[in-house]
Formats: sequence, C-alpha cells, structure tokens
Amino acid sequence: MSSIDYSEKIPNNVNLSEDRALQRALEHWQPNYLQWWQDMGPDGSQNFDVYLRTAISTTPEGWAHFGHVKMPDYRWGIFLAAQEEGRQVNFGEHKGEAAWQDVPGEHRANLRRIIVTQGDTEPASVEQQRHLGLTAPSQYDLRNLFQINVEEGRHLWAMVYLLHKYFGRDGREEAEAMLHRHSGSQDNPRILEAFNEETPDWLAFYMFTYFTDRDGKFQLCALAESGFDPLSRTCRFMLTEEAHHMFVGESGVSRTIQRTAEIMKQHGIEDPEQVRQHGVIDLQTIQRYLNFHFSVTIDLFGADQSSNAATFYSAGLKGRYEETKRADDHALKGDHYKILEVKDGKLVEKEVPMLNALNEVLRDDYIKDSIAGINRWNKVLEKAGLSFRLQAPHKAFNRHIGSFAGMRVSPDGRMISETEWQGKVRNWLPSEEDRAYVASLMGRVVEPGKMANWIAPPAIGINRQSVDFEYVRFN
Ligand code: BYC
Ligand code: FE
Ligand code: FE
Repeated sequence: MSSIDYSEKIPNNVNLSEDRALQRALEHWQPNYLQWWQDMGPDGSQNFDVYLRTAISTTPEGWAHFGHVKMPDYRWGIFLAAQEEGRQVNFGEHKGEAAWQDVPGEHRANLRRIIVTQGDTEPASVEQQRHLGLTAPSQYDLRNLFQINVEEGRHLWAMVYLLHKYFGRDGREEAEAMLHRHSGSQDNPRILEAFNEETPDWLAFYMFTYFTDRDGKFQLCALAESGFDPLSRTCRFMLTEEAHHMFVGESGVSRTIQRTAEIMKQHGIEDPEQVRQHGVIDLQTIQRYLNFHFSVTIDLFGADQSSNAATFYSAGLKGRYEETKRADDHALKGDHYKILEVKDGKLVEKEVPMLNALNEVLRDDYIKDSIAGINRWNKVLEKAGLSFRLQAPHKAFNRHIGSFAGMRVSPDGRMISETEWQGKVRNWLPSEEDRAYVASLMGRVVEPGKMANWIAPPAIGINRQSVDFEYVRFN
C-alpha cells in the first residue's frame, strides 16, 4: 500500500487503475495542469535539470529519492499515508464513530469548501514565486525554490484527487477552477488574501516559507485530525514535505542575518544606512519584512470568532492542532477561551465560547511556534555580539481579517490614531524604498558554491551533498 506505482501515467498508491472512471477524469485534468505549469510555473527554467527529491514510498523511513530532473517531467502523483486500522472520529459530535471512508452527506458542502480553500493556496504559492528563479542567490537556493514549487504542485494534486474521487461533478468543476484563479488577478483572484500578495524578492520568499508555509503546517495538522479519513491520510503525507519548506525559510532568514551581522562586526557599524553601503540587508528592514509576513499570515486563520470554525469542529471535519494529544473532552461545549477585543480605545481580554474561538486557538498555537524560530534568529545576533533583537509584532498589528480589521495598532500593541500610523508606518512595514533596495541586491548567482554578497552560505548541502555540488544543470 505504501509503495508508489511509477509505471502509471499518474503515479499513485491508491490503486487508481482499479477505478477507471476516476482514472479517466484525472487523466483529463492532467494536461490542463501541465499547461498551467508551463504558463504560470517557474519562469524561464523548464529546461534545467534540477536535483529534486521524489517520493518513492510513504513510509517514514527512506521515502525520498534524489536525482536530476527537468521540472515539467517531475512525477506529480497521488500519495496517501497508510490507513490506520480502527481509526475513529476523535472529536466533536461524532466522536467514537468509525472514521468515515466516504463523505457524509450532511457535511458535503463544508468539506468541499475546506478542501477547495486548502487546494487553492498550493498553486497560488507557485504563481507568487514564479520569477524568483531569475534572481537566485545561489544554485543551492535555486534548487530549494524549485523543490518547493514542485511539491506545492503536488499538494494541488492531493486536493484534486479528493475532489475528483469524492465530490463527483462539482469536484471536477472545482478542480478546473483551481487552474483558472490566479494569484493577484483582478477578476479571478486566489481565495485567501495572503496568496494574492507578491513575493518579489528572496527575503520575501524566506519570510513566506517561514511564516506562510507554517500556516500550511498548522492547517494541515488540523485537517490531519479530520474524521474524513482520506483527507486525514492525504494531509499526513503532505506534512512530511512541509518541514523542508519551513527549513528553507528559517535557514534563509538566518543566513541573511548572519551575513549582515558579519559586516556590522567587521566594520563596527550599526546605522542602517551604513550597513546598506556594504550591500547587505539592514536588520531594521529585516524586522519590517518580518512584521509584514507575520501579520498577513495570521490573517489566514480567519476571524477570531467564527461559527464556521465551530461547525467544522463539531461536525468532526477539522480538529485542533495535536487534537488527540489534548486531555479534554474533545467536544468543548461549555468551554471558554480568552480573545482580545477593543474597549474604550484599549485592547482587553474577553471570554467567549471555545467552539466559536477555534480559529483563534489555532492562531495562538501558530504564534507560539513562530516565535520559537524568531528566538533562534536572535541567537545569531547574540553570538555575533550585537544588541539588536527581532520581535514578533502584536497580534492586532496590521490585521485585515477579524475584529482588528481596519484598526490602527502599533507593533507593541497600542491603539493609535490614523495620524500616528501614517507618521510611523514607514518604520513598521517595508516601504517602497526598502523593497527597491532589497530588489537592487537580487542578482543571479549560478556558479556552484558561490553566494550572493548579502547572504551567508548554508551550513550543509542537500542530501549530504557538498554546498558546491551542481544542484542545477543549465542547458
Ligand atoms: N482572506 O468565519 P471565518 C498552505 C473569509 S496555507 C480572505 O473566520 P472560516 C500553504 C472566510 O472565507 C493553509 N478571506 O472563516 C502555505 C469567510 O468568508 P464568507 C491553507 C478570508 O471559514 C504556503 C469570512 O472571511 N489552508 O497550505 O472560519 C504555500 C469569515 O471568516 C480570510 C487552509 O486555510 C483570508 N485570510 O476560516 C502553499 C485550511 N480568512 O464565508 C500552501 C482550510 C477568512 O463569509 N480553510 N476569510 O464568504 C479553512 O479552514 C478556513 O477556510 C479558514 C477561514 C481558516 C481559512
Ligand atoms: Fe503545500
Ligand atoms: Fe509548503
């Protein structure tokens, strides 16, 4: 069950050849997907041989195979984690029932909506990152970008499989629509806001893969708890790939900080203008990028009070992060949770029914996990003997979804006037000028082992190869 059949047109471990109608439907979608990849996937790089990891089995040990592949020839397919014997619905009103192998009729619309929202983010991120290959700071980084891109493409396959197999005609229509919405499009944008933002440079890319792919981790963990077993198994396998995406983000930001710190120590400087004269990214600009990506990403968890979230949970469709490790009744009726609200011009805590606050619960778990990595970045500064520290902004800062939408809150959590906001926003969020400066550093470095001036080399290579290994062969 866990080994993947690569002799098929669509590699899979779900015995696709035994369901001819489904196989035909997916084989009909496949060329449209490939056309989308040509049109909207990585720009000007379809001919490169890239050292990519391909899944060969879904068992934890040794599922990966590495080799040089042209991206359009990558074997995208359908891989589910092994079925767990006797698995149950572990929360909500159906707790204790056998996990569903089919879509329960009454939850069909909600499940479809969740799967479509999840699926839509995957190709969106590929679109957002499509020009970055032209300005990669090294071959190693270029390879990591492409690895992430092909895996996000595969995550789309994962959701399209569920739509085709379990949602009939509606599902097939949703799968088509996923190739027609585009990130940032005026008439037909992606569903969630963060996926319509640009990822214009490599600092933005690392921040995106650190913060936004981490939303992927938390949402996938919540869906891996689902009572709908095929969704759970699909998400469990996707999570094994997500770890690398967040690693690329965390180590990318860390290497950027390290290089800046080296220059600051070497020349004994702290002033951002002076730091920029040496062609590296000043820590203040890194903080502003962090503020932007953090705030845009925490919007992805939805409104702080949501009846959708309560329904998804009570129906057994979407659990909490680490649901089965928690020691409560997994029904949450009558439980409460503290959220923030604005009262008399101040942010104050307020207790609300837990079920309605589950978006906030997941957001708070996410924030804890995010801050742990920011602290690891600060270790780099500490080691270099610098006093500057990076910080997560307050969770009410720069929000567009939920009760803080449209409010002006400083990064340290004060409610402020529009005038104060306008006067200070340049210190808090990347300005046009910051973005232009970062863009000016983005030049393409392609010799094996060489790095752009603004970033330190990675500690080790990929799959135990050296850092100067030929990760990409340009043809
Ligand atoms: N932008 O009741 P609410 C990943 C809408 S990332 C725009 O709170 P709900 C990846 C909402 O749709 C993981 N609209 O909504 C990472 C609703 O609209 P309607 C992605 C938003 O449903 C990197 C209204 O506001 N996966 O995998 O409780 C690279 C009221 O809100 C936004 C998932 O998200 C927004 N940010 O919560 C590649 C999991 N937020 O009905 C990939 C599936 C809310 O009033 N999705 N709205 O028209 C869900 O579980 C839920 O849909 C959400 C929203 C948590 C996103
Ligand atoms: Fe993904
Ligand atoms: Fe990802």
